[in-house]
Amino acid sequence: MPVSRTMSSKSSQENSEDESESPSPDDVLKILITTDNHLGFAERDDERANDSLIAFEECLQIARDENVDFILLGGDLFHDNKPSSHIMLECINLLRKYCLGDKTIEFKLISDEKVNFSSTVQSNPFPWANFKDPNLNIGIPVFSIHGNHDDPSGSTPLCPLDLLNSCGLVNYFGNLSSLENIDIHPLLFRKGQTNLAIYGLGSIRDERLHRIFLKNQINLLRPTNQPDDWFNIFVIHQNRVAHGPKNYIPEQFLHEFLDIVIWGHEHDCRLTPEFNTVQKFFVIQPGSTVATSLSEGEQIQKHAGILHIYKKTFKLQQRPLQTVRQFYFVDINLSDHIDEKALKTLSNSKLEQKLDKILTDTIDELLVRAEKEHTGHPKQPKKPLIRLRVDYTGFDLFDSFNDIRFVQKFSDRVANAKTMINLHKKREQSLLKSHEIKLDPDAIKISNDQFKNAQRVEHSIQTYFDSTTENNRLRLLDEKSMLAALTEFIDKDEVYALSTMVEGQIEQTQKFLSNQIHTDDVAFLEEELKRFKMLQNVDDDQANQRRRDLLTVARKERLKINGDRSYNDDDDDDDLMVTQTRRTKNDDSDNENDDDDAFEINSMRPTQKRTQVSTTAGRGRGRGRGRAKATPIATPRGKRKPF
Ligand SMILES: [Mn+2]
Repeated sequence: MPVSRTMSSKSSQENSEDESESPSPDDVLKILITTDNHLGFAERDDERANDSLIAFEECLQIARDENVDFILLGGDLFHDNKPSSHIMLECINLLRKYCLGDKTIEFKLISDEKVNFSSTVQSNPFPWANFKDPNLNIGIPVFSIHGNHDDPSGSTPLCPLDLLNSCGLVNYFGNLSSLENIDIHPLLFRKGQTNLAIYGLGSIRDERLHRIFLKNQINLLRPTNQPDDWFNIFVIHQNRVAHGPKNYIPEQFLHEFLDIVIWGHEHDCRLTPEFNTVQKFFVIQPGSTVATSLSEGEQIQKHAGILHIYKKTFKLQQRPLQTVRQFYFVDINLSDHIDEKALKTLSNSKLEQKLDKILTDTIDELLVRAEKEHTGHPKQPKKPLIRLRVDYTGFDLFDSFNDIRFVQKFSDRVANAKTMINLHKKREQSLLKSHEIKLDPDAIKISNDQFKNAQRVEHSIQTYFDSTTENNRLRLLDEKSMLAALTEFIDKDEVYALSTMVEGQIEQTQKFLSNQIHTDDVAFLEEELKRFKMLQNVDDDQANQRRRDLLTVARKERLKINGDRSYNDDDDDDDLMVTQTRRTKNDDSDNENDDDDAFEINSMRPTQKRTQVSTTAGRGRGRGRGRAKATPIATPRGKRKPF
């Protein structure tokens, strides 16, 4: 059942009139919101290959049935920044099927599209929204930022959304030309009496964005003409949950004038708007439409949202998706099922039989439940995903539990039979064992803290190396490079990142030794090695470039083996640090000053002193058919760095 809720945003909270009014549909912007569709996830798994496409299609179907004005995506439309041709084709087919058509566009986009859509590497030859293109017949425009999976990468940073943008199927926004002093120009929509500003920021490495926020270098530009009449939405794709001190974006970093933050990247569906009492805005986290991991959060019912905006108020309808593969996550604690007495008296094989029965019964129950809870939608897959997290602390004999034989029993009924069972032991237990094999207690403590605070492993390793004694540090390899490789391995599945980084460093070290040192004195050599390693273990441009180069080698290595994953071999140097360099566009717009929608945009952030930037906006056009050129509008004057 769709849940419907009405909220009034801060500036109208005193104004109850807005809530009692029943607005005319001509004044209400209706937007379908969804994020993290991860097209192409598990593409090579016969069972699950189409899951991501099916769920995305359902979202598009809802958009069409609900007659929304447009679709807003929060990033990670694709699971990969180089999706396979198959996935790209299916995506294009879906967008073409659902988003093209004769439906009338009933809103106006009145911001400077040259600035909004200056996302491509080359100067964008089509700097206007797709529905204004006289050669395209768009019924439902799609607006999207990029996520961390489909982010721009390569020497000319491109992402799959650039392709869809050039096809005229998606309006890609929120890509920045520079990461210094970020100015975010909103998309400005007008429908009847409603004015909506949407700010978008494509995914940036969290630590980096964290730093940018701390330096107060993010500036959301607001219309100076009646700025309070605008409903303000910010779409971002970052960690919301802290994975380390700087590895997320705290809500209090975001600007207070916002009404809603649409938060992509987090996969748990938390579509019910959550009010931040300090910042006085709502956060809406749509979550993913396909489970990309077997974690607890992914089993929450997945939804698409339909956001209704009327003046300064909004309403959110939640539409549970009917085609998403069912997923059941269950925790089992063996000590709840097998008592100490049994453990002492029963033979190992009897105990194994007992374990087998506990797991089998649980799975059988879940399968019955899955059948009952199946939506009946013809496209919803029949086999569910199941994850049993089994705590076997105290039952060491199950270390050798033969789960391969066990899972075979279910391979016809469970989509992920091979990954169904996750045997784990309580942390404390494994720590005790670790002490026995004399692991560094500092490392154990840090890893324990990491586990408690759910930090990222790279962070813990960095903490360890920063604090440990010289004897415990790596002798040959530099730690910063190894962390860069580890991050790449974890975040991007770059399977050769670690081996390439090790080989590359060994090679560099050998070169250094053979070029500069001519001695047999081992002690001296060791000193020199140490010195060379220290020189390498820095965070300067040169060192970072060297790391990037090696990671590029790793990527090429992988592409050589999985050649089918790449459609552009020249474009495969992945930029670890997400520096996005782009030629600045030559802005040779003839500034056409239409009068009635004209307004000014200024900077709202007081810390950065800036003369008011006055811009003029062109008349918004519902559909600019017959015009070869989009309305040139809002060319910021007196700004040194245009997008
Ligand atoms: Mn993401």
